[in-house]
Amino acid sequence: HTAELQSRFDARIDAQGKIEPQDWMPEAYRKTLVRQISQHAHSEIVGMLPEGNWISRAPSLKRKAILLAKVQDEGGHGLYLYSAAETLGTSRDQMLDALHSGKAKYSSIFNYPTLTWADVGVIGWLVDGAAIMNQVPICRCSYGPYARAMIRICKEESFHQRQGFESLMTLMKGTPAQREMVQDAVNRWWWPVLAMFGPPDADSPNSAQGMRWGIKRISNDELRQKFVDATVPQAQILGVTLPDPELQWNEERQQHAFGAIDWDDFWAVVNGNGPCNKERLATRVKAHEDGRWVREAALAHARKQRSRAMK
Ligand code: FAQ
Repeated sequence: HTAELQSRFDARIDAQGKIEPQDWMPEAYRKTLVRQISQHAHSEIVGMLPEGNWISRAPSLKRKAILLAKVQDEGGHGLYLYSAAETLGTSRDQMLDALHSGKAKYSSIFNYPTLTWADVGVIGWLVDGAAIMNQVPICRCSYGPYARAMIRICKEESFHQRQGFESLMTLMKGTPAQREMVQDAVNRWWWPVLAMFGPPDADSPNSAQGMRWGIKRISNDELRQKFVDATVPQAQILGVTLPDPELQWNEERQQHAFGAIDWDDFWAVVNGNGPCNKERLATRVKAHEDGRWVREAALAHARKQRSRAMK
């Protein structure tokens, strides 16, 4: 019986069909999706913190309104993604426990500090730019609820990317000190952004199966390359230098060659030892604790409503 279900599942995947929550699926497929979608959700929620740091210090009312909207969007993305993961039979409490106890991963990129206002623009331009590159192919992911959640998320991410670029363009037209501030932020974010795409394909344990299942459509290295090729001309328009002396156009490959990524640094950050890991996690745990009374009150209210309805 299982063999028949498995072969029906394989045929659906091969035909580029969608798997829906009520469908039979191999346990390993379910587990991989819960892992990836919950990590993705955690990244969106933890990802609110670096930029949230600047909401009270945005340089104008307009910039503050844009930043508030962007950070709220990230919160919304987290919520759609937790909902998508819940359709696989995991509860939000289980996922949050895994995050708060340090067991679950979230994107390495959110463990770096936002030292100046230019960092907010650079996060929009480069971090959201990398996020879109990685997420557009997930709109075609084989798991229906994840694929559908990604459509709206990608539309919002592309607004985020543009607002970041526009904010940086404004700074680049300003004073020499403002231009230096942008260049400094680009220098600090460039390499961690390249690492966001994940380890090289040869060292990526989940890639082959993820590809086979139609969860991953384009490999880590290919997406990283596409991102570099798309970003170099944007850096030229902005007038910033990307901090890589080996970055240059390769005529033969019709791609940019670029320098080596420091994977030891990446793994140190993923394993909890980046500049802000402890602070980020502590902030999330405190926010969850501070919200405890709201959750308890909502549950007490629901119980009261139910008991009244039964009378
Ligand atoms: N950070 O075998 P692979 C955003 C882990 S965008 C931390 O290649 P896979 C928007 C990986 O989990 C950021 N860990 O794994 C935003 C695995 O460990 P595991 C979030 C990383 O899954 C913008 C191990 O390394 N986007 O939030 C990272 O096939 C601005 C081996 O790696 C997504 O999550 C990393 N960078 O490929 C918000 C997109 N890279 O789980 C606010 C969905 C790898 O076996 C402001 N996810 N690892 O213990 C994906 O596309 C994939 O999961 C990859 C990793 C590509 C991230």
